[in-house]
Order: sequence, then C-alpha cells, then structure tokens
Amino acid sequence: MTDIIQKNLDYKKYVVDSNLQYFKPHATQIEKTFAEEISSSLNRNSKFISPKFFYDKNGSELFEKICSTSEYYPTRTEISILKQLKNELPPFLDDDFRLVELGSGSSVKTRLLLDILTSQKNIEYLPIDISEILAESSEQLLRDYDNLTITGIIDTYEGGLEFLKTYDKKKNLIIFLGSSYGNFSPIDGYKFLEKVYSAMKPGDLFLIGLDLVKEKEILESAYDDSQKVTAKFNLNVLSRINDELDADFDLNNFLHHAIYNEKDQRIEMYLKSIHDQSVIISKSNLELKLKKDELIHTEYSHKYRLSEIHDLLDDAGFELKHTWLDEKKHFSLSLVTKI
Ligand code: AVI
Repeated sequence: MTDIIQKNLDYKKYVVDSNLQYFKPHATQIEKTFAEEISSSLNRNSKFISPKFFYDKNGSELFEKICSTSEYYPTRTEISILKQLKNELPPFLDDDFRLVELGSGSSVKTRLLLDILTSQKNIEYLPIDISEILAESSEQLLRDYDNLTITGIIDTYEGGLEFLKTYDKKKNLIIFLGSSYGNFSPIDGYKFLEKVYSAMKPGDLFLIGLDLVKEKEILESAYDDSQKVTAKFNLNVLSRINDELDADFDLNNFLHHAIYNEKDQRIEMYLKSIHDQSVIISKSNLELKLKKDELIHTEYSHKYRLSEIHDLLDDAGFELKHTWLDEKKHFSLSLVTKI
C-alpha cells in the first residue's frame, strides 16, 4: 500500500491503485480500552459485556455460521427482499448514486446492490468499517466488477458519517442492513439515525433493514439454534476475554440463555453461571464473583412493528419512500430520503 500522505479533514489517504483507496483517521479518538470497559461493565450488580466484543476473528466466523443456520431467518429473508429490489429500486434512483455501506457487510448483500447500480458508467462503493477486513473484501469485489472504484473509510460509523458530510456533491445511497440497528439501545439508535440524517444531502437515500415482531417460538429458536452455533458465539466472548485480558473463565461453567421479552420487543441474550464461582480477569484487575444462575447480559436484539419503524424514521426527519417486506412479513427494508 502506498502512503501518499495527503490530508483530507483529519484523515490520511492511502492510495492502493486507481480503483482502491482508503481513508484512516490520523489520530484515533481516546476510547476506553477493552480491559477498562470489561472492568466497569462486570464490576456491578447487573453484569454486562457489550455485544461489540463478540466480533473477534472466531466470533465473526461464528456469526457467518449463524447466518446460515435454518433457524436464523434474518439473513436469508433480507437477501430475498434485496433480490426483489433489482426491479423495484431503480425507479427511486433519479441520478448516479454512490453506494455507502455502514459496516463492510456480507458481500452477497453488497453485490446485490452493486448489481443494481451497474447501469451507471462508474460504480463507486464506500464502506465504513473499523475492521481492516475491509481490505480483503474490497480486493475480491474489484476482481469481479470492471467499472468499480472503492473508497474504504476505516473508522467508526460516527467518524465515517462525519467524513461523508463534506466529501463531495455526488448522491449517496447509504445502506445499513442485517437489523444491526436492533442491537442499539433505543436512545443510541435514535442518536445514530440523527447522525445518518445530518450526514445526508437533500436527495440522498438511506436503506435500512429491520427485523419485525413475530411469534416468540420463531424468535427464540433463531437465537438458540439446534446446532448450538449461537451458544458458541455467545460463549466465545468469554474465550476472547481469557485470551486478551488474561482471565480464567471456564466455559463449561456457563450456559447460553436467549429469551424473547414480548413487552420490550427484544431478544435478550445472557450467559448464565451454572454455579457459584469466581473468575480472575487479570488485565481488568478484577475478581468476578458470580452466584448460581446469575446472568451476564451480552446482547439485545430489538424487533419492530411497521408503524414503529415509520415513526422512528419520521421522528429523525426522514421522508419515507418505500418499505419492502418478504412474503411472511418477517423482515423489512425501508428506503428514506432527506428533503
Ligand atoms: C448483528 N446482529 C444484527 C445480530 C442480531 O440478530 O441481533 C447478532 C446476533 N446475535 C445472535 N445471533 C445473531
């Protein structure tokens, strides 16, 4: 990778070749370290491990496996809706659009959208992701699309959206798929939508994939599949803490626990302590004491009703263009704009 040391805002630009470039912030914001976050989120009565820590290499591979279990309907359902968009999205594209993806996503979904844009002379793809995985997936895409240029922003969504604000005048189609929005708390979700809105120019489009409220049995089995992949995914965060923070969690002493909370319309995932135990997390300077049946909360995955989605988007200032659903009404894709 050639570093041509060019400043754009506070980002450094790395040009790989004429089709591929990256922007990376000069100085990373001072964030709490993994050890500090774990120390504060486990050292309290209701114990918590943020779901953002699921995705080390092993966790990301397990997530891919979850997506192909027969019980986890969101991925294949969203893909089936994206296929419908082949004919139904173009009428909303009144100009050339750059595809901006929040997360570098599954290449299957990205490709379905890039395919829709192939009628444009040049296709531009701008993924925003903190992980450097972005580099690998970009090179594969470039091999498969001739008229594609990729500009990767290696940063948080907030940072990347801020970058986009002043980038150029070309219209953006921003996508946020997989119901990742459902993992935010309602307050953080709302702040996130405001960020997206303020990063958009009038006429830009935003496509968001959200999972819908449905029968408890379908939801609970999607988050507790029969092959126990989701259980491994949940427990893997403890292995990560063992490896990176020098801890001594015994994974056999925990059970994966996923329930659907109908009142709050969310799947709640926990790790349940099988008996009284104590765990040392050296780098967090913590001796964690857990009682039998005590829960460590690891994830919420919110589910929505259509009217709630529309209200949420409306409250954040967007104008709704269209919502697509699958036949069973299990998942939704909403397209909004800024006027
Ligand atoms: C990434 N996210 C949208 C997934 C979800 O469905 O909430 C994460 C996941 N957790 C367990 N299975 C999948």
